Parts: sequence; structure tokens; C-alpha cells
Amino acid sequence: MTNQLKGKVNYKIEGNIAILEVDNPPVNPLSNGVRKGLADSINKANVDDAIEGIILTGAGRSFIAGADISEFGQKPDGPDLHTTLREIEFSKKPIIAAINGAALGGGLETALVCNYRIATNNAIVGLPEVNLGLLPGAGGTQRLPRLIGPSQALKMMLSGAPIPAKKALSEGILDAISENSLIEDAVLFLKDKLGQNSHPKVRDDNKKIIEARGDDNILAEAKGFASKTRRGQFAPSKIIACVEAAINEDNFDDAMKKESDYFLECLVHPQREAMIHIFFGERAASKISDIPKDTTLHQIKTAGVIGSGTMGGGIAMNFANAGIPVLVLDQDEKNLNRGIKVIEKNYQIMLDRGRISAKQKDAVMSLITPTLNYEDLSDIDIAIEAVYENLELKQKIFKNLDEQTNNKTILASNTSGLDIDAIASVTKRPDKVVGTHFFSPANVMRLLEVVRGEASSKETMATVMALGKKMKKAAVVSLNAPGFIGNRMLAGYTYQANMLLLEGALPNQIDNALESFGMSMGPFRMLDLVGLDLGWRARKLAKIKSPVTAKISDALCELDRFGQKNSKGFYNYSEGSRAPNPAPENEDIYRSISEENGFTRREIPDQEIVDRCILALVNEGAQILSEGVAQRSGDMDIVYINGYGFPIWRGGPMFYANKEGLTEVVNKIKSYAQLDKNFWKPATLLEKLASESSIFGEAPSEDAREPKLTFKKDITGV
Ligand code: 3H9
Repeated sequence: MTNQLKGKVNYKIEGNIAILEVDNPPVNPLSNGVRKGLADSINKANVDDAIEGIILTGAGRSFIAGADISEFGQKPDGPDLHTTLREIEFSKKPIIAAINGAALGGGLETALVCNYRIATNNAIVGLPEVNLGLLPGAGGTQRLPRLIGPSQALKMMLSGAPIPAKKALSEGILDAISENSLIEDAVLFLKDKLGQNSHPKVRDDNKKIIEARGDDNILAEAKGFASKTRRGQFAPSKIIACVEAAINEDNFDDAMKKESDYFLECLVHPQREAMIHIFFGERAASKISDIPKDTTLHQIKTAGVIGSGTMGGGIAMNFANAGIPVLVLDQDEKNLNRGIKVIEKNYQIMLDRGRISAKQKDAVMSLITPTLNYEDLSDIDIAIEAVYENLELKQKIFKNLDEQTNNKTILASNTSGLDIDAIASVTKRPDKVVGTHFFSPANVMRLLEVVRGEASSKETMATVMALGKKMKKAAVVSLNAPGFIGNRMLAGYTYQANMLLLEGALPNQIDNALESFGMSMGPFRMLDLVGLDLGWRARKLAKIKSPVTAKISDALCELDRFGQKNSKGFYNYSEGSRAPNPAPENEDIYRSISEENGFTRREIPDQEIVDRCILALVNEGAQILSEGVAQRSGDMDIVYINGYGFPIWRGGPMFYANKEGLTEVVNKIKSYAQLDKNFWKPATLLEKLASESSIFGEAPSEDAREPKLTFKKDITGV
């Protein structure tokens, strides 16, 4: 039985042409109403003798954004997509897809069953299913290789990245680009073809497939690419298997059957659910529960970045990439020049790798202007301070900004852990002060923690979240509390890694266990990358005794082992290489420090390593949720996937815990409490949810929250 239909297809006639418009705002996914509407409209046009050709287009800003993602995992409802696409492919009258915006996934697959394709200049096409743990299951794996060759098709399907219309035209996905009115051009294109006896069908175009037969390199290259870029993921090998079938099966429908079988395998795989959780989670994270969608935004037309170091430079690149002119201020001319050179070099690398054109490089560089004077910032819409972590220095800068910028300018700090309210307190506009915690390298990493101060206004928050979207960041709101979300959770994870080292595991074992779990980099390789000397120097400067968990890394620093920067740390590195090699010479140090501190080293199973590190994230996450510092558990998943290398296919730490079962999580935490009862105390919220057989979700309502962690408590002693 069909439930309520979602979406429709509008039917219009212009002379002898029927125009079918997919109408399912905001992005026209192929929901049940659209599938039915398409099949009905094609039939209607086919039985109408006055109609000679059909145009298929989308209402609003998208053509079709693919299958309706919210339907996956639900009971199938309404006509299935394959039946609808067959109606289109075997239509008696020729059909042209007039692609007016994004044609993604099932959207592009719909266009590929049309006889012709024309698009606007700013349209994009792609098969991003791999990002959802899926494969293009409506013929995409069979038809795209026929149009552009298996090798190119594999690249598109394994990267999941869409391509712009111009490229799609040159690759052969499109037949034409419309520079004027899309529908008028589509009518002209179609009328030109009406006299033909037959019209091309992609399924019949076997030339590129046959050429690829016997070429083992195509699949081998794809496998290499997938293992490098999509470690641990299930769908990529199935995509490759589909293309293998496209190349080798003589019968199109036999290969389509294989695609359907592999699609089903992906659909029921737990990775699909995890990755779709992340798709919707990212969109949920962009919404702030008490801030209405229609809140007026302050238009960000110009920006300023204070500090031209690595972070400042990366943030400035984000503005330029989003087309926003940005002033980069540094008080030291030498630093400023060096900072601008680094930015230029970063864009040059992108140019050398073919990621941008020379014209694009010139365009972004022309948006970045260095300055030594605060007065130049008087007209900017937002300033982001990105100097080193020192509250007094930041307060001085904010005072300056408050005086020098117009009273509408939003003032943001890129602090990774200082109190935003303390920074806001020196200004006369605390409502316009907010934290924008970018992750290094800021021009690459997608995570942006937007820190909401006590006084940050709704307009300020909504504006900065919209700016994050414009910069293509995964923006997540955190209340102003120590460590915000990500670093607060990280503290326990790093603590456990260091305890495991003291208890008997070696860095290599700990890193390998966590990397096998799916983390992009184990904690000790990460520490080597960041530099062991940072904490050691800071502790020395502040005359702070090393906590037990820092004793080994401090001892390594005493021996000049700072990490990658001088080719030795927890690992050894050969000159010019970042590949870590075990450092057996450290093992005596590990043993003696363990002994001095009362640890009896033992064999530790890999599962214990994973459990202790990951459950430390989960338990702190539960506490963060109970305080309302994060709005929902999914926000923490977005943070960990985009900022800390947590595997997307596990859906983030909180989703992982939900899937493991919160009772199981509590039991494990309680059993580890026998090793360290001070550390392992299940968060009250976690215990409550477990006792109710429930899962993590929204933060408790304000009156049911636990008090927020205050800035007095030190969580950095790891
Ligand atoms: C597929 O096609 C499988 C087939 O091969 C085989 C089938 C057998 N469905 O991103 P936005 C919602 S798999 C349902 O903020 P933008 C989204 O949740 C699909 N809902 O807009 C949001 O809702 P809300 C392959 C969808 O302008 C709202 O629309 N396709 C879908 O920044 C606005 O979204 C993809 O993976 C969907 N397909 O970006 C494409 N798409 O307002 C996925 C979006 O309640 N979509 N929504 O938060 C996108 O990449 C972007 O949405 C797009 C627009 C680029 C289109």
C-alpha cells in the first residue's frame, strides 16, 4: 500500500513538446510521489498524439538530488525507481533532460536514461552514492562507463565528487550547455532531433566498454585509489565489481542485475546506516534549536583575519575560496610577508596538482590583502582573531577590534580552548562575539566549532553558521565550556592511550589497533606529528610537574626526541619521510618509567586498547550532552569525523555507542573501573539511557541539564 506521496511532477505542454518538471522542494529527490509522477507523465505524453518530444527538468535550484535518502532503511513504498526509469528509457517519444542545477546520484541516473542531456552553465553532475555507503544503483555503474569510459567513471564514482557542467560536456556526459534560457534551448535541441528515426540510448553505446576489455590496469588503478582514499569502506569494492560487470558482461540487463544485487548488499550493510546518519547529522548540526530559520543574517561581504600564521593564513584562504575579500593583519611586517607567501604557496600547490586553474589562483589571491593597520579593518563585517593561545593577548586584540571596527562587525576568536566570555567581556559588544574554532590546516579540515558565548546573539550565531556553510565547513555549535566539544573528548582518549603505554602496550600496537578500528591516525603517530615538545616546553615554562601520562613523552623530549620535526619521537623517521618506523631504543625508557610509577607492564589485547580509547570519547560525550554543551549526540559524531579522523563508516563515537548498545558500554566502563576507578565513572546520562534501553539523541531540556563544566577545572593534564 502506498502511503502519502511526497513530491510531484508538473506537466506542461508547449506546442508539440511536453515539459515534465520534478517538484519536490528543496532539492527534488526521487521520493515516491516523484517516481509515480514521472511514470504517469511519461505515459501521458506517450499516449498524446499531439506530443512529439519530452523535456524533463527540475523546479527550483536542483534538477534531481538523487534517490530520497530518508527512504533508505524504510519499507519500500510506491513505484520503484527502476520501473520508472524503464518508462523513461523506453519512451516512444524522445526525451531530453534539461539539467537546471544539481543532478546527483539517482538524479544523474535519471538523466542517463534520457536520450539527450543539456544543462545550464552552473549545473553540477555526479554520482556521490559512495559517500552514503552505497553505489549508484539505478544503472549509473553501467551507463556512466559507456558514456565516459570505465576509468573516468570509476574516478567519479569512487571520489563521489560532482563535476561542473563544462567538464561534463567535455567528458561526454552532456550533449550541450545552455547559455540562455534552458527550456528554450532544450526545445530547440529536441525539435532539431524530432525528424530522426531513432534516438540514442546510453545502454546501447558499447564502444568504450569493449575497448576496456582485457585492460587490467583500469580495475587495478581503481582498487589502488579506493584503498588509499576509502580505507575500511564496503561500497567501493562493490562499485568496482559493478564496473567489471559492465566491461565483461555481454548483456546489459545481466550486468544491471549484478548492480542491483551489489546495491542491496550495500543497502543492508551497517556502514550505509552510519554514513546516512552523518549526511543528516551534518545538516541537523547546522540548525540551532532556539534560533528560528528566518533569523536575519548580517551579510558578510568583507572580512579581516588577525594573525598571519598557519591558522590565520588558512582561515584567510577559506574566506577567499568563498569569494569574500579578506584583510590579513599582522603587526610584524616580516611575519605578514611570510604568511602571505605561505598562502600563495598553498594555492600554487593546488594549481600544480590541477585542483585550481591559474585564473582561479589569481582570483583568490586578489581577494587577500595584507595590512599592518587596524584602521584598515573599520568597514569589515567579521574579524577572526587567530593568534597564539594567550588570554591577555586575545583580550588586547579584541579591545582594539572593538574600537577600530564599525559597531556591526562580528568579532570571532579562533581559540581552541580559552573562555569566549572572558574575551567578550573586554568589548562593548559581547552579543557580537563568538568562537570560531577552525582545525589545522584550516583551509583543508572541514570541522568548524562555533562557540556560543553567554551573550552571543541569535543573529551572530546564525550568521556565523551560514558563513561556515558558505566556506563548505561542517559547522557544529558548542557552548562555551573548557575544551569545547572535540578537545574535551580528546582529553580522555589521549589519557587512555598514555595509560596503555604505561601499562605495557607499545606505541605501535596502540596505533595499529586504533587504525585497524578505522581511526585515520593512531594517537602516538599524531603526537609525533604535532610535536612532543609543545607540552613539554609549556610545562617547563609554567614550572608544572609532568602528570604521569606525560612522563614518557617528556622523557623523550629530554633526549631530544620531539617527533617528526627532528625525525625521532615515539617513532624514528628517515630523512624526508613521514613514514614511522618503530623505535626499539625507546623501550627501556617505557619500562623504567612504568616501573618508577608503580605499573606492572602486561600484554594488552587490541580489543582493550580500542575499548578504552573509544569509550573514553563516548563517556565524555555523554557528559557533554548532559550539560547541553552539544545540542545533540550527532553533533559530536560530526566533530569526530571531520576534525579527529574518526571513521565515517562507523558513524562517529556516539552512533557507534548506540549501535554497540548503551548497556554494553556501561558494563565495559564498569569493568575498566577495576583498573582505574577515578577515570572510569559512567556519566549519569549514559547510565540513565542504558537503564531505559534507550540511545543517545538530543541534549536534555534546559531544566534537566547538569551544570556546565567551568573554565576553572583543568582538563588538559594529559
Ligand atoms: C541515490 O541516488 C541512490 C541511487 O543511485 C539508487 C537508488 C536505487 N534525499 O544539502 P542541503 C535534504 S542516493 C532526501 O542543505 P544544499 C537535506 O537533508 C542519493 N533529502 O542543500 C536538507 O534537508 P533539511 C545520492 C535530501 O543546497 C535539504 O534537502 N544523492 C536529499 O546545501 C537541503 O539540503 C546525494 O547524495 C536527498 N537525496 O545542497 C545528494 N538531498 O533542510 C545529496 C538533500 O531538512 N544532496 N536533501 O536539512 C546533496 O548533496 C545536497 O543536498 C545538494 C544541495 C548538493 C543537492
